[in-house]
Amino acid sequence: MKIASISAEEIRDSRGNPTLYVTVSCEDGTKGSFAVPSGASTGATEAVELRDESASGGHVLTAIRHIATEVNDALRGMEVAEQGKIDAALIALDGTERKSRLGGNSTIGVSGAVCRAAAASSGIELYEYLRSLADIPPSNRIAPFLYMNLINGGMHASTRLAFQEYLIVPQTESPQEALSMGVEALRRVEEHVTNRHQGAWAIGDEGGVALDVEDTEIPLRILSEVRDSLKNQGSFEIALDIAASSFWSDGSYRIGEHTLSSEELGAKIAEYAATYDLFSIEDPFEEQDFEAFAGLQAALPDTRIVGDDLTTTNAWRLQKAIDKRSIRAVIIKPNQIGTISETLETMGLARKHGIDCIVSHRSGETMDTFIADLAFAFGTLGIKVGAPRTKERMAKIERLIEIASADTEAG
Ligand code: 2PG
Ligand code: MG
Repeated sequence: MKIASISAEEIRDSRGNPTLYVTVSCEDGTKGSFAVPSGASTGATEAVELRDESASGGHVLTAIRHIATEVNDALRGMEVAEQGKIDAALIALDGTERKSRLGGNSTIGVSGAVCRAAAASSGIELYEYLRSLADIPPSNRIAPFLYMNLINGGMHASTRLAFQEYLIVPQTESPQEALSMGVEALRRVEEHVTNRHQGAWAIGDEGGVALDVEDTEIPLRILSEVRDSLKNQGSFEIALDIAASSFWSDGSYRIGEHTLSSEELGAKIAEYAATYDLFSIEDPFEEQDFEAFAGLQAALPDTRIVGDDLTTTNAWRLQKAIDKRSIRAVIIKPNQIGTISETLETMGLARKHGIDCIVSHRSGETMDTFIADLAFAFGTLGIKVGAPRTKERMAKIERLIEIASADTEAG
C-alpha cells in the first residue's frame, strides 16, 4: 500500500511542552500516528530535537513545516511496508550525523507513524508487525519486567537528590501483577515520606515522589523497607538510574557539598549494590567514560550495568560498549536515534552479544504506546514506564497488559 500523505501537528507532552503528533495516510485510507516523547537528561550523542527556540519549552513549528513539505514530497508514493527504505530516505534527506536538520523528533515521528500505518494496512497488531521487520530472535519471556520509578531526583525533580531514578522491578512476568505491586509500593513510599521525612512532597516528572534529601542512600532505605513490608504480596528488586552526566563537571561528580572522583563514586555504588542487592544500575558514570563502566561491571559481575546516555540507542556506541565490556544491558529509546530501523538494528546487535534490552519511555511523555509493543515484540528484559500514576505512564502499562493477555489467550 502506498503512502498518500504525511502531516504533523503540535500537541503537549506530560511536562506541558510542545511536541509532534505525526500522521501517515495510505492510499486505501488507513492511517498511522505517532506522538513523540522528549527527554530532559538527554545524552550528548542523541538525535537532535528540533525546536523553534532552543529551550525545551520551544514550539515545533519548523519541524511541522519540514514534515509537511520536503518529507511529504520525498516519501509520498513509497510503499508503506518498506520501513527500511523509508528510514534510509529520511536519513539521506536529513543529511546530518545527528538528524539536526529535520530534527530527530521529526524523523522518529514519521518513522513510527509509517510503522503503525503499515501494521494497520496489513491488519495485524503493531507488535506482530514489528517482529516481521527485524531478525531478532525472540526470547522466551512472556512479557518484560516493569521498571517503575517511584522516587525521582536529578533533572526530573527540583530537589537536592542527585541520583535521577530509584526504581522497583517486580519479579513477575504478569504486567497486571507488576502493576498491582507498583501501585501498592508507591502508596507505601508516599506514606513513609509523609510520616518520616517531610509532611509535604512534590511529584517528579515521571510521577514518582520528588524527595528533597541530599543523601543518595535514603531512597534506597525507603524502597528496601517497603520491599520488606510487601514480602507476602510478592517480591520486587530495586534498580537505579544514576544519570551521572547530570552531576559531572570538570572531571568530578558533585553530590550536594561533596565532590567525588570516579573511583569514589564507583565505591559508593558498589556498596549500594551489595547492601540492597541491586537488579541493575544505569549510567553510573558520565556518558563518555566507557572504561569506568567496564571497571564497575567487572567488579559487580552479578549486577547489570546499563548504558543509556552512554549508548543512546546507537549501534556504534553500543558496539564500543560491547568491545570494552562496559555493560550487560542497554536502554532502548527510539527517539534517541530517530528511526525505527536503527532502533531495531541496535536491539539486534545487543541480542547477538547477549546484552539485555530495556525499552524506555522519556521523562516528557505522550499517550503513545509504541514502546509497549516494541518491548513485547522481542521479549526484552524490561520496560521503563515511570510511576503508575499519570495517564501517559499508565497508557503504556495498560497496552502491555492488553497485548500480553491477548497473546496468552491466543496461545
Ligand atoms: C532516562 C530517561 C527516562 P530522560 O534517563 O532514562 O527515564 O530520562 O527522558 O529525561 O532522558
Ligand atoms: Mg537513563
